[in-house]
Amino acid sequence: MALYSRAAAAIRRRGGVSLAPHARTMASLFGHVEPAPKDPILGVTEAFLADPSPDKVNVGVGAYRDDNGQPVVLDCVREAERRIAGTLNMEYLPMGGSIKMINESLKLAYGEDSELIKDKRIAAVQSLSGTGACRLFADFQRRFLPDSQIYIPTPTWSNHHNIWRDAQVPQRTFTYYHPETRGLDFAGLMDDIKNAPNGSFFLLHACAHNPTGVDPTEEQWREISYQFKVKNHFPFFDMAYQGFASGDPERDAKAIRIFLEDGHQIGCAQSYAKNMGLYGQRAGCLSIVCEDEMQAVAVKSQLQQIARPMYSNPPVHGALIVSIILNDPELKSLWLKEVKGMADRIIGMRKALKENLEQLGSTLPWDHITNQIGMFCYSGMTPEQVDRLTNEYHIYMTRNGRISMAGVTTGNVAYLANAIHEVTKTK
Ligand code: PLA
Repeated sequence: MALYSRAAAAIRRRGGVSLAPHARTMASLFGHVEPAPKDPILGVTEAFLADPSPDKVNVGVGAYRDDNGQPVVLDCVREAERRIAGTLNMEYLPMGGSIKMINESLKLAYGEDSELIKDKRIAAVQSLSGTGACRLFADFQRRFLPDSQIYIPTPTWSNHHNIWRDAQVPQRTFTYYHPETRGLDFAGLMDDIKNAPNGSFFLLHACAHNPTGVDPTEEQWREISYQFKVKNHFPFFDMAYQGFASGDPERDAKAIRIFLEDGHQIGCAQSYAKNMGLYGQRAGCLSIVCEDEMQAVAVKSQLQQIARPMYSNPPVHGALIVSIILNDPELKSLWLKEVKGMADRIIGMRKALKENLEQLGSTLPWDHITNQIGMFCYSGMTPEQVDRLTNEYHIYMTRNGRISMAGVTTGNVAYLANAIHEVTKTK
């Protein structure tokens, strides 16, 4: 209605000259647009923020909190910011982003002494964090390998499906998790790798699988890598939690290093959201291993060409923070200490949650809380049980039963355990 009367007023102003067809369609131009469904992860944060209850707890999104439930800015990041302030300009970065930041990122993922880096065989661009790296790769895949598909684990981070859907790459799934054992379904995984057509693209979580917290062992990674070689599959690693699995970024790169040792060409999405706490800075890196330097130059130029009409060039501040920290031995060791501190606090909260449940007399098995690794506990709770946690206890988490252990604190763990016990116990 408002649109019609505004259109009528505009016609009067034009001296009665009606641009009628346009004015008539205006009100209904977007009439067919339905509200989008809420995002299964970020929608939880919206609901949490809207809840006035003083008891509310957010264990939805994977965002690290200190033991007082407050967001954390790492000391190494604060120091890097001090060095940036007033000394560096804010000019555009090149389309492919900061070269320094890319070089440091490659060392982190591929190893300080990587031959691939020395031989300039890696095409890499700074990306809009891990999401942007995945999306850029998906767009590249669609453009240059239009007949390819992507195999995605079941389950996975929900946004993986959106990313490859919007890039119009057909999706297949592969077996990953075994609901009964709450561990890896290794046999199912290997079967699916063998049964996929030769040369398929697979999305692998490099470490700290989201949402399950279940990673293959080193030995299992070796077998997976071997089978990929036999099948000539292309592994694309999403590494959003390097450092959060073991507390040591170097150890968490093990799966990637195994594939590199076996001579695979890989793709890799890196994110500094979690391990440097740079969530909103959108700092990440996409890399693709090529056959030689010439191919790497070509691939990088194409990645830049995909970025140019989308966002032109990536943001500068996060890139400066990352390159300053990783380039300075003192700041880097402070960072490593701080990553370990975050990982350790989460491990401590896993123990505390499990112990609280046992003390409350829960007879259900809760070993998976401490067996799983990374930010999340894939609790095994049903969507209905999660709804009860939210409706009766103001505890916010994703309906797949994933608990972000990064949001659990000494202050809320007993409350959380009690609520979980209440909704899971069989009377
Ligand atoms: N890949 C995986 C496996 C992730 O879990 C996430 C973030 C990303 C990529 C992307 O992160 P970035 O773009 O911020 O670097 N997953 C979060 C947040 C932490 C989210 O859903 O966006 C999660 O709660 O699952």
